[in-house]
Amino acid sequence: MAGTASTPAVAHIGIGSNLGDAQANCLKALEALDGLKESCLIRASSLYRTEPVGYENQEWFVNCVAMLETGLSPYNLVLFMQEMEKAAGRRRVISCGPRTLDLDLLFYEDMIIRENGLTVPHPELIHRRFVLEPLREIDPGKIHPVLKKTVDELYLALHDVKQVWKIS
Ligand code: PH2
Ligand code: MG
Ligand code: MG
Repeated sequence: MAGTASTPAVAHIGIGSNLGDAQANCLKALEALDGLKESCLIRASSLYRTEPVGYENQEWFVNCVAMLETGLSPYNLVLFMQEMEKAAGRRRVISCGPRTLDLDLLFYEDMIIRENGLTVPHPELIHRRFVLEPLREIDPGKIHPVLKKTVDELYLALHDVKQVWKIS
């Protein structure tokens, strides 16, 4: 089974920051993911400067997407991601508001999880250019296990008109 010690799983993780040095926060998060127990970073997208979605009265974000090979279960992976957010000084003040680090589990293999506190694939990913553009850069052929569409198809069907600029 994917996610056991013998067969690592592939997880796609969305990374965002718009407080402090947002670029440095994203790069540090990529490094920390690579250093995570039983895990190894296999691909990272470029960094993108992105217009805020949802709560608009805040700084633009830096976003990127990581592809991680991991022996951690989705639940343990999310626990470690939450630890990383805390270590980066994240405080949950305004919903969708400014944050030093936000890590979202986008896909975990082809698993479909709908439980209290954890929904995979991430329910918002199909609506967000700041996720689909970096995701498409590193894994355009990834199939959304519920919608049975590739990331490339989802990207081409996007209605989100918020701006997304590749930085590096
Ligand atoms: N995250 C949000 C809400 N809005 N907008 C951008 N551009 N980037 C984000 O990462 C982001 C957002 C909630 O997690
Ligand atoms: Mg988020
Ligand atoms: Mg989040």
